[in-house]
Amino acid sequence: MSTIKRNRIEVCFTPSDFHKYEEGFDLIVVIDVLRATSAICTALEHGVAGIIPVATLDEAREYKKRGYIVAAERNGGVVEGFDLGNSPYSYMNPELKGKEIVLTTTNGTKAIRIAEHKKTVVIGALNNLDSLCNWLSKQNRDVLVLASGWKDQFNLEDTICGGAIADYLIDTGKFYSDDDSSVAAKFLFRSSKENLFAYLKASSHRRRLRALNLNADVSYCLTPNNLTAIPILKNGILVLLHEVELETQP
Ligand code: 3SL
Repeated sequence: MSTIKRNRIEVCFTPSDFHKYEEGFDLIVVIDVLRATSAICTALEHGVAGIIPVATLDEAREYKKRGYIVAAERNGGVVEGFDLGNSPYSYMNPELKGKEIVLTTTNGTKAIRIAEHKKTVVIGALNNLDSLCNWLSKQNRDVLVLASGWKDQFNLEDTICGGAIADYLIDTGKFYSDDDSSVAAKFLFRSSKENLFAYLKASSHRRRLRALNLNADVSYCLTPNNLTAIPILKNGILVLLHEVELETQP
């Protein structure tokens, strides 16, 4: 009788919990649905050559002095003195095609940097859900989803997206999860998937963005599968996964 070895998929709710989950995982998916990872997927799909994620405004200022295009968001707003913020729509600009952009955000870029020592870090959002899950399902590797949360606290939208990834992978029959955080994420996804927008009405970050008049961004970020780009971290820069795969093909 042959036994099929299944891989593990787990969901970590906050960057501050990452150290408790990370052991044994070298493939990490970082999620920040509202809005950092949705913006990163959008940028690469629309032709931006690479995104350099940095954790602090000081690092971002250093890059600005060196002539880089630099995007900076804190608490939902564009930080004064920088070129761009975190709205996915601002990365659809044809003038940004082929450019490298430095990005710092309140939570998302911090989470990416926390995971950067891992062998593989890819970027997930609802926007690229099926494309990402399809790729993950073929890797034969354990997968840890890191939700960026809000200032190291749990948030609904990233957890739901993590639950969607877990649900998809477990459904393939090739994955299992052990932790209750992953089970909870999966149940949250299942109860919200028919109407994410309404379900997330109560979420704190949706309220924060509504107060900033950013409802269009929220609708965009909560639209599953309008993108196929999978960003991957290579030498500190987020680039398109399929370009990296093309380079490494024999
Ligand atoms: O926290 C982040 O990284 C941001 O995505 C937050 S915001 O949506 O730009 O407010």
